[in-house]
Amino acid sequence: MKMIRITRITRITRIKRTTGMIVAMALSMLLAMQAGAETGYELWMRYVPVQNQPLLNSYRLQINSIAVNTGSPTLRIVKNELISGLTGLLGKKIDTTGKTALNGILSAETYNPAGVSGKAGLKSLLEQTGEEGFVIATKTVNNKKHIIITGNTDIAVLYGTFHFLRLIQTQQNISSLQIISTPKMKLRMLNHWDNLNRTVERGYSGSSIWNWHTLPGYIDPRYVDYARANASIGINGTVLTNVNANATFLTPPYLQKVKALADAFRPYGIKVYLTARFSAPIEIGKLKTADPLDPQVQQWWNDKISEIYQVIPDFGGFVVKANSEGQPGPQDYKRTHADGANMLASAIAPHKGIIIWRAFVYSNENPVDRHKQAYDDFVPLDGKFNSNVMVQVKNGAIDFMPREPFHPLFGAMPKTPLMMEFQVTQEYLGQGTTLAFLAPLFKETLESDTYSKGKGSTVAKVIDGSVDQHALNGMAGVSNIGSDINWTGHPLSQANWYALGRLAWDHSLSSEKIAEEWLRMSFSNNAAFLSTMIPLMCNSRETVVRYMNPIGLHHIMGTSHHYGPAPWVSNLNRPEWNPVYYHKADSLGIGFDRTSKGSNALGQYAPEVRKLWEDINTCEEKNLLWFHHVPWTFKMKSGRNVWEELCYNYYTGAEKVKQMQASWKKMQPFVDPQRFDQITMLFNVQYEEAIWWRNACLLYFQTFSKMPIPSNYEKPDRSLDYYKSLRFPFAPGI
Ligand code: BDP
Repeated sequence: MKMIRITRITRITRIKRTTGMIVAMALSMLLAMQAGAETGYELWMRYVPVQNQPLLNSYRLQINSIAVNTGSPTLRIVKNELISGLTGLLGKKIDTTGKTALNGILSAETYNPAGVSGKAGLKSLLEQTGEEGFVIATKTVNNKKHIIITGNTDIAVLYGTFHFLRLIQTQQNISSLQIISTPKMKLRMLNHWDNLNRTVERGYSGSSIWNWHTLPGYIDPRYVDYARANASIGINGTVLTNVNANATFLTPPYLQKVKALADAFRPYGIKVYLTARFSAPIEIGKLKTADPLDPQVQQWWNDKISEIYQVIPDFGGFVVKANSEGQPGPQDYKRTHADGANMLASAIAPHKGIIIWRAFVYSNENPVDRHKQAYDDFVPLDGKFNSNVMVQVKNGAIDFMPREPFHPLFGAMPKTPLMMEFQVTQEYLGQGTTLAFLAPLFKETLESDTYSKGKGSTVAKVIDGSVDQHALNGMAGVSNIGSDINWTGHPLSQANWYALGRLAWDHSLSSEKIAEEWLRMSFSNNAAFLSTMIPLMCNSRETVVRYMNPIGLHHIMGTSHHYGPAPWVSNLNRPEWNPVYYHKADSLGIGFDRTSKGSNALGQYAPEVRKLWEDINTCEEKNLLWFHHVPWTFKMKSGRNVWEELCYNYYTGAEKVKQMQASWKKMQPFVDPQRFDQITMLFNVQYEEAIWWRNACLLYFQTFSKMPIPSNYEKPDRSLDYYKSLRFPFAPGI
């Protein structure tokens, strides 16, 4: 009896609750729709109506009709993009015949001597734009005013189209255009660290967007949206798979899946690349060895690569992580990285593919400072790589830290094209809950002077090929894209994907300009919004550095998941996996001595750079503990000693998160409720995490400095033991 009653009551309650929930959901959906809630799925291509009425009127007058020849899939995309973009932005139906209007014709065409681009005399400009660059020009042709978007290839026209739409999205004057834009780098790539089972190594935005199980039969519309988003920022290559590679991707069924993606991406100018597992000849080829000098191994790769090109004729090539963190490689057979890379390069050369060989190597058998190991391995190989090999170097010598001095390999291998590897996913910068706008980080590295060919040999000029005249050049970013509805988890992290693409296209763009473009397109053109948000975005990474890794500290994060602080960890198998290896705090001071008196990692830089950093008095304070072991009592420029400076940074950093929270609250009028609430909540989480970093690190370093936290700061409310006891077995991204 009793049981039955309980069940009935429970059922009634459940029905009531369910009805209540449905009503509440419907209500909130209705409200959200009314308030224009946005999921963020549209990224920076929202195409909402231009709000500034005079500007809108002028745009409407200037664009009456569009003329696009739809002779290729790419040009059909151009046309559709212009129609959907302009219909949304201008709020009017756009004539697509290109004929009705007397004036205001927008023509997008691949250069055609007999077409409007030819008649407008744009040939000479197009001699400067290569295969991918574009021209956007206002011209009168046959007495009609035209805006002409053109280039030497269909893809160039697509890039020009997105650029033109960006002008309107960001409310620029389009009345007299003369824009010539060519990419500064040839390869502009995303590296996905995505696995067969859809987990993403260091991914914080859901699972992999590649659904290997339903490919090749099912082409998720998202694949096309992904390609479109990349094309809109000029990205032209994607590595689909994790650098910690799985040979299964090279088997016939998986090549069919890769082909399906390549087909979807092709009209957007995006080539696919895969990671090659060096031991694949053993694992899927049943050979006894993967020795790169073994003829059978060479034959296996020749055959495998031919097979790939039969399926995907424009396959880009392989990215290889070899002899690094347990991955197989040529050194397993006492061969060099060049032997390994060249073996693959020879096999892929007839198909015009390339090999991107990663320089992220370090070994636990090698007692030398990890900072030095990649340089030691690779510099002797300069000039030994085949011409279709690029060496991909992370921005810094350790590992995508919140701040790293530039990698000493930049400028040290003049005979080898070096490709930049940035990390867009925020493995070490707060992962999915932190705003860290990365354009300033990317720019900091790109603008660093290597002095390899005298002053002005910046990292940017090394990697764009201009310092050493390399035709092959490029920049890659480890993707932050996942299956979350807004692609990147944190809505503001979309800006990092955007920044990577924009800087690969043009590394001279400033962080402010990139932030401004992105904010205008993704949120609002309102001046009050922009004047708060541009600096907020641009300072956000520095804030993260302050409360995580101030004045040159690095690699003091939690083990394995890399979430949160753990500077105390000292018991891991490999010495260089332990945070204590990097901060070297003791009773005398803190920091890693990389001068000639220490590990002499500085010896790997050009004399000008070395000199600057070697001297404790000229080394920028932001890099101080990276290169020097500094007494706790050392006086900083502020007049504070090192301990006080650490306290100052940790406290100021956390305080700045609070300020971001407060500024963001004021942005409510400019932002849809859904994204506003999401970002508000994430700032709350970030603040708690900043306090955690601050307290945990200071309490720990205090055990060495033995100095008090200055009395003007609130004391940590938890003990060091408490912070040490925290565990996150299910943290994402592992
Ligand atoms: C480290 C990541 C690890 C990657 C490695 C790499 O923690 O997951 O496999 O870089 O770049 O930062 O190979």
